[in-house]
Amino acid sequence: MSATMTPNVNTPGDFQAKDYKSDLKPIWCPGCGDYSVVQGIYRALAAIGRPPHEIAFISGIGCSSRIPGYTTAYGFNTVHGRALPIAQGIKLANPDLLVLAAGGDGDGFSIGGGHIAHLIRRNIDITYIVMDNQIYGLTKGQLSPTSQKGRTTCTSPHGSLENPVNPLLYVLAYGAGFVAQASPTDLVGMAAIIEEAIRYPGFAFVNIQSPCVTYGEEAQQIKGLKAISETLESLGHDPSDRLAAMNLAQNYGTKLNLGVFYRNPEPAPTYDGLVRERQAQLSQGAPSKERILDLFIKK
Ligand SMILES: Cc1ncc(C[n+]2csc(CCOP(=O)(O)OP(=O)(O)O)c2C)c(N)n1
Ligand code: SF4
Repeated sequence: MSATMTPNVNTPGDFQAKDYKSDLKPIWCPGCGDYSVVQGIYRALAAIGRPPHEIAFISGIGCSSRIPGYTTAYGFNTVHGRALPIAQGIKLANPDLLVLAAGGDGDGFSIGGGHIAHLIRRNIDITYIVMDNQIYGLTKGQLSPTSQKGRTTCTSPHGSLENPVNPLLYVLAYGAGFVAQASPTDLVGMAAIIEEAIRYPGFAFVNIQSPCVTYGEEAQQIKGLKAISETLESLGHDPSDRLAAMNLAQNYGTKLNLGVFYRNPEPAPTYDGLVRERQAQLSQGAPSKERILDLFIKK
């Protein structure tokens, strides 16, 4: 790894996937889909080439939320469901950082579900990766907001009566500029999608079907996921067509459509960019810090 990197310069090739891998040994169950997701993240970051110290990787609480600790980026676990507000604060405090947020479906769409809308409407330049295993893994298999109706778990012993949240429709409906879905059944494709999401200038969402081998249903393991996988490319989907994306997003739960559902061909200005512009405008003609100090001392 090159030690003499200048900030904000993309230098693909200077970093390899292994440079983003921390010394911490993952403690996920053997076979958990999150192992594959972290590999996809290493590959995507290597392709982008930002040095680890220029990356902030924030998560909530859950098995999937351990992921920042397995990377060499700066970052931490926040409180369950609070990855996005913290990530947002970090991006606004230091817009030069590459900010990633990650967590589970419970973290993102149950307790944290109210935050996504506001990040999207502000269009803050953050990439949000959800490891959607349709269950609460860390707390031993309770019903999650994306669990299928009828699902039997320790908190729904007679079968769930609730309709699941559709994460893809959720973010599309709020107007996210980049919405994609990936799966550990296709590591190369997943890495490419994460890379594209990071490169997208604005809020980007990637839903990853990541099997929970311990509490997840049979149909949501690798074999089951492969059986229902279909790339959006093979369907001839045009990712600039938001309504077509919303239509296809309705397949969530029955088919596993992989690829980019929506990419705004004319990305809107980001909130972090607008804040910078406003700061520059407001500071025009303002006295310098030294001058302010002088005025204060004279009084
Ligand atoms: C405020 C708060 N409420 C509840 C919990 C308990 N809790 C920790 S992780 C979790 C759910 C984990 O599920 P998910 O976010 O889907 O991630 P996974 O473990 O499946 O990757 C819950 C309910 C907590 N730690 N803090
Ligand atoms: S409980 Fe499920 S989600 Fe958690 S580490 Fe094990 S397999 Fe992965």
